[in-house]
Amino acid sequence: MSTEGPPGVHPAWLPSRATQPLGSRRTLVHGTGTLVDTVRREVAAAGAPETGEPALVLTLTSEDAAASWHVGEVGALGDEGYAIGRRDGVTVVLADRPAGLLYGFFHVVRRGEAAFTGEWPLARHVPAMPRRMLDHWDNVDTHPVTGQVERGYSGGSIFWRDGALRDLDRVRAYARLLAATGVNAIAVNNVNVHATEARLLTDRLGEVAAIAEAVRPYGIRVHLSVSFAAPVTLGGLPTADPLDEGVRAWWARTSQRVYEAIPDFGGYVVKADSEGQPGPFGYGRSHADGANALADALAPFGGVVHWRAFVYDHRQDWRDRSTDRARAAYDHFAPLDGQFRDNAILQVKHGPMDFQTREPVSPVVAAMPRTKVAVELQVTQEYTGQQRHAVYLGPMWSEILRFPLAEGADVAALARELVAVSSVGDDPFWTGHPLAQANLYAFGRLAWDPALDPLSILDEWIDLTLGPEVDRAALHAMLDESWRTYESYTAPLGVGFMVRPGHHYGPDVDGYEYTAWGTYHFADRDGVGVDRTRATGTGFTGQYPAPWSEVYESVERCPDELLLFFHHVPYGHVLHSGSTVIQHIYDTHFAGAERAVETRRLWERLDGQVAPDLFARVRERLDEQVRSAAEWRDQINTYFFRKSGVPDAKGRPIH
Ligand code: GCW
Repeated sequence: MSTEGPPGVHPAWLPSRATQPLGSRRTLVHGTGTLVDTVRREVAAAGAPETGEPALVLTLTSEDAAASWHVGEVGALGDEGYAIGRRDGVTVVLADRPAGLLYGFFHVVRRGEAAFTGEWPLARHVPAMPRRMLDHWDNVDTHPVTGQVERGYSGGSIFWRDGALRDLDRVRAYARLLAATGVNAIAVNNVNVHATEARLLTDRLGEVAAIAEAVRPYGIRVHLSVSFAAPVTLGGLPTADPLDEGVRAWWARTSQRVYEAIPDFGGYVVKADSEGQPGPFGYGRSHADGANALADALAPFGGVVHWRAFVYDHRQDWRDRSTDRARAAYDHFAPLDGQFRDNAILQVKHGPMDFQTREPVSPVVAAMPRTKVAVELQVTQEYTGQQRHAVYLGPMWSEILRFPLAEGADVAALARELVAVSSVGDDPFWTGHPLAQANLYAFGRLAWDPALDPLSILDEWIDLTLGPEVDRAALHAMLDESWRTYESYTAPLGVGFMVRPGHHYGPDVDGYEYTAWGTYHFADRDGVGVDRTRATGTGFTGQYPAPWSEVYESVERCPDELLLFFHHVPYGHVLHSGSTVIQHIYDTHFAGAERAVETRRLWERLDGQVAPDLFARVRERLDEQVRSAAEWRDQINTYFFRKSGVPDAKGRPIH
C-alpha cells in the first residue's frame, strides 16, 4: 500500500509527509478485525520501525495491552469512539471496537509531532452523529443534460467510466481520505435515478458490491439511491403502490438479494415525488407509507432508508403569490411525525429552499420530534461558486449546526445524522478547485464534532495538505470570510437564486422570475423580497417555533442577512446596519468584487510554497472568480439601479 494513493492523483490531506511523525517511531497495534488490520497496514506503510521502544500503542480495550491504562476512567467508547492520552513517553489510543482504533489512528496523524510530545491524560472522542454520510450524484452513463455527475464540478465519476465500473484504486484512496475525516457512509449514485442506474439494485448489483468491498477496510458502508418505481420498471409489476402485497414482497426479495451480495449494505436513499421522480403520491399514498414499505424490506437486515424531504411543486404558476416553495417540506412532512419506522430517516436540506448561499434553517428539523431527521448539506458547490470560486463553507455549516432552532436545542442536537452531497470527481485534485478540498474535509470533521471551530478545521487541512510551512495567514485571509464574500457579490440579503437557469452558474437576476420553479424575488420599482409573514404573506414564518416565528415575522427584528427571504421591503428600508437596502446592495457588491481581487492577490504569496500544478490550478480559478464576481456586481447593481432609479450614494459606475 502506497501512502500517496494512485499516481497522478493529489494526496489531499494524506500525503506521506502527514504520516512521517508516526513513521519514524515504533508502533504496536493490538486487536483483531478488518479495521484493525487496516491500522496495521497504515502503520507499516508509514514506515514505522519494528524494533526499539514503542512510542505509540493502538489497542482495543479488550486486549491485555490495555490493562495498564485506566480505561474505566473514560467510560464506554462505543462502536466508533476512542480515547487518546500520553504517559511515560508512550502515546496510547484505546478503542472498544476496531472502527474506533482506525479513527484514533487518524487522530494521531492529524496531531503530527504534537502527538508525541508532553504528557496528557486520556481524553475521550466519540462522534456526535452515528452516521456521517456523503451522497454522490453520480450516474453510470453520461446524462445528456446534467453530465455524468449531476452538479459535479470535478470531472467524471470516480466509480464509473464509459458505462462500466472503473478500476477502484481511486475509490480505495477516497475511502481512506474520508475515514481520516470521520465519514462512515457513502451513497454511490444520483438521487435522480435514471434507467441504467436503477439496475444497480438488481442485475448490476455486482458493481455496488465491488465498491462496498473497496471501501469496507476504511469503515465505510455503501448505500444506494433507488427508484420508487423499481417494482414496475425492474420487477415488471403493474404497480409500485407501497401498500400492495406484491410490491412489498418484491422489495423484500430484492433487498434480501442485496444483503446476500453485500452483508453490510447500508440501505436505500430515495427522492420521491420530487422534480419528476416517481413516488407514493402517484398511488394516493403518503410519504410515510412510501418510506415504510422500503424500511420494512430493509429492517430484517439492519438497513435504513434515507427518505428525502425535498418535495415541492416544480410546476408552480409564478403568477400565484400564495404558493410558497419554502413551505413545502414542512407542509408535506410535519403532519406525518410519528408515522415513520425506526429505520426510516427523513433527510432534510438545511434550508427550506435549496442549498442557497444564505437561507434560514429548515423548520422541519424542529417539527418532527418523533422522527429521525438527517440534515443534508451540499459540499458540491452548486450554488456557492461551483468550485470555480474559492468559498470555504465550514463557517456556514458551523453556523447552521449551532443555530438554536428549538428551545434548548441547536440543529446539531436535533439532527440524528449529517449527510452532504459530495464534491468529488475524477479530477486530479479531487474537487476541481484544490482549495475546495477543505470543504470535504470540514464536512467530515463537523459531522464527527459539530462544536469544532471551522477555522481550526481549516488549519488542520492546511497543515496536512499544504504543510505547516506555507503562508497560513494568506490562506486564512483568502478563506475565512470567503463564504460571506461570495454572499456579498451574489443575491442580496437572503433573497436567493438570481442564477442562470439550468446550470446555476453566474448572475441572471430574472432567470427564474417567470418560471415554474418557485424561486422568485418579486423586485419591482418600489422594492424587493418575498413576504413570508403570517400577517400579509405566505405564512411560512408560522412553521418556526418561538422565538423564530416572531423574530422572522417582524420586519424590525428579522436579521439583515435574511430580510429579503422573509419580507418584501421598499428600497429605502433602513437595515440594522444603518444602510438602506438599495445602498447595501451597491456597497456589498462593490466590496465583494474587490475582495475577490484581493483574494487573487493573496494567492500570489503562495507561489513557490505549494506544488506548481496546484498553484497554477488555483490561480486559474481565481482569475475566473474575479471575472465572475465583477459580472455579478455589474448585473445586480445595474438591475436594481434600473428598477429603483436610486443612484449609488458614492457615485460609482453602474451601467
Ligand atoms: O439543487 C437541486 C439540484 C438538482 C438536484 C436537486 C435535489 C439531484 O439543482 O440537480 O437533483 O436539488 O437535491 O434533488
